[in-house]
Amino acid sequence: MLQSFDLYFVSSNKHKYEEAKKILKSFGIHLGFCKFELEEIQSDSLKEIASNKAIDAFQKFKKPVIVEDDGLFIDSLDGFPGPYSSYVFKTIGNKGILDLLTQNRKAKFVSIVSFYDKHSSKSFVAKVHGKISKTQKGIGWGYDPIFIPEDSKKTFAESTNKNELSHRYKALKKFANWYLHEQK
Ligand code: ITT
Repeated sequence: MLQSFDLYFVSSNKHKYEEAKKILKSFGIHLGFCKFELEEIQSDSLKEIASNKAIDAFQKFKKPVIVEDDGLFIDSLDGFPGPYSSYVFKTIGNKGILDLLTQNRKAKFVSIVSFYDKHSSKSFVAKVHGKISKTQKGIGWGYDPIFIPEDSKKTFAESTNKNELSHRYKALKKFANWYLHEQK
């Protein structure tokens, strides 16, 4: 029999779910997965994109859901790719990003986690500052081989503790604190 969960993560990206599942498990929250590509509204605001996706996901699956929208913001490119991170990854990829950069390599990863059920709509934002490496390092998904978080010498793809310091961890921690309080 299929296991049922109180809360589902709706995303086309299995890697995001695998990380979110581990992180929320450490808070005692068991997360199910609905693998589905939700349509995104066009907006410069990750928060607006994520909260609309959560409503859309709830209407489709009729379960309490969280969705997550991420963006890599590079200082010297005025925040590009930001809300366009998914498209940019699929088109120019990590090599394309490395080719665009010269001196200033500062960047940040932002995560917005949006929850929606019949009673509440909530979003949680978090970021991790860092820089873009000079070459791709480590074996990882998405931008992990090129993102080095602050105070580290290793990219996310090389590090063994990404789930303790990532943008995703920080946003999900805020979510978990709120969610566990709401469930009491
Ligand atoms: P959704 O269906 O959940 O939207 P997505 O892969 O399109 O999945 P996002 O729009 O949130 O996800 O992510 C934007 C891009 O950033 C996308 O190419 C991801 O692979 C990448 N990304 C997000 N979080 C990442 C992380 O922790 N490490 C590396 N790359 C990440």
